[in-house]
Amino acid sequence: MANRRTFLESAALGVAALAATNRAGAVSHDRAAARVVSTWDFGIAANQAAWGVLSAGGSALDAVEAGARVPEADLKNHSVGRAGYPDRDGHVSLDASIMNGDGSCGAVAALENIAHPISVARRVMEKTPHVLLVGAGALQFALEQGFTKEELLTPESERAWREFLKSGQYKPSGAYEPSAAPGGKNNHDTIGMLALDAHGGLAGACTTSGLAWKLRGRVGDSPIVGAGLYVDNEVGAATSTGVGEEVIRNAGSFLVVELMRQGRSPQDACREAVRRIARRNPKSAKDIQVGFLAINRSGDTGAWALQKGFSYAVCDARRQDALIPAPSLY
Ligand code: SD4
Repeated sequence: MANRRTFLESAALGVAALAATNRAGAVSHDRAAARVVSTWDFGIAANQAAWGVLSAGGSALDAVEAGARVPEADLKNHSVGRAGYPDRDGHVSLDASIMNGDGSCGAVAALENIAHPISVARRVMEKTPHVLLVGAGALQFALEQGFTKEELLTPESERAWREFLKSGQYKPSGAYEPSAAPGGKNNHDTIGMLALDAHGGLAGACTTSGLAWKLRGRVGDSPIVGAGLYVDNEVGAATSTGVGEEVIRNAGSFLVVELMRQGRSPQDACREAVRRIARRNPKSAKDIQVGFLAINRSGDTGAWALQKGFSYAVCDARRQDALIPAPSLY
C-alpha cells in the first residue's frame, strides 16, 4: 500500500514538474509536449495505444480513437464496448463521442451489436453532415460503413445481468453506482481520453456501455457533446465519468472548458464543475460519483471528483504508466 501511494505521489509530482516546465517556457509543440490522459486505471493501457500514435507524430484525433478502442475490445471491462453490462432488458447498448480541437465532432448513442462505437462516431463526424446518430439508425449507418454486426453480451455479463434480475431493483437515480466503493475494482466506468499532439492539436474521445441495467433507450452524458466531452484548440479539453444525468444537467465538460477559458487551471475548473453539481443537487450528490478530467493547450492536466476513488492515467514522453488519484469533494 505504501509502495502504491509512493508511486502515485511521485507520478503526480513528475507530471506537475513537467507541466511547470511547460508553463515557464513558451508553449512548444513538439514530441516532448505531446501527452494523453484518460479516466481510471484502465486508461493506462489505452494511453499506451494512443501514445503509439502521438510519439510517431500522429494526430490527437487518431490517437484518441486508437486509445479508446483498447477498453472497447477488453472482455474484462464491463463498462465499455464488448462485454459491457447490458440494459435492464439484456441489450448491450453503447454510447460514444469523438471531438477534434477545431470543433468537428461525431457521436453515436444506444448503438447495439457494434464493438467499436468510437470508430462509428468518427465516421459520423467525417462521412455525414450530422453530429449524433442513435439506435437503429446508428446501427444501419455502421453496417453501411462496413462495421461487423456481433453479439456483445458475453456469458459472464449475461450471468451478472441474470443475477441482477433476481434481486433486481431498478434505481433510476443512478444510486446503484456508488453503492460499490466509487472507483473500486468493479466500479470502473466510462473511458474519457484527451490528447495533445506534437503539432499542438487537441482531441478527445469518450466511450461507454453506460449505467448497468439502465432503462432501455437511456442515453448518458458520454455521447452528448458538451456533457461527456468537449474540446477546443483555443483553450483545452474535458471529459467526464460517473452518473451521466448529473453531467448532462450541468453541461459538465463544456463548463470545465469555459472555466479554463476564464483562466482557471484544469484542476480548478474540474473542481468548480464538481461543486456546481453538488450545489444544484446536494441531496443526490452525496450518493453518486461524477469525475471530470481536463487538459489545457499547454498540456497541464487536472481532475476532480465528487467521491474519493477516481483516478486518471497520464502518458507522455517521460513516462507512459502514471496513475494519479483525483482529489474529491467528499
Ligand atoms: C453514463 N457517464 O452513461 C456514463 C458512464 C457511466 O457509471 O454510466 N458511468 O452515465
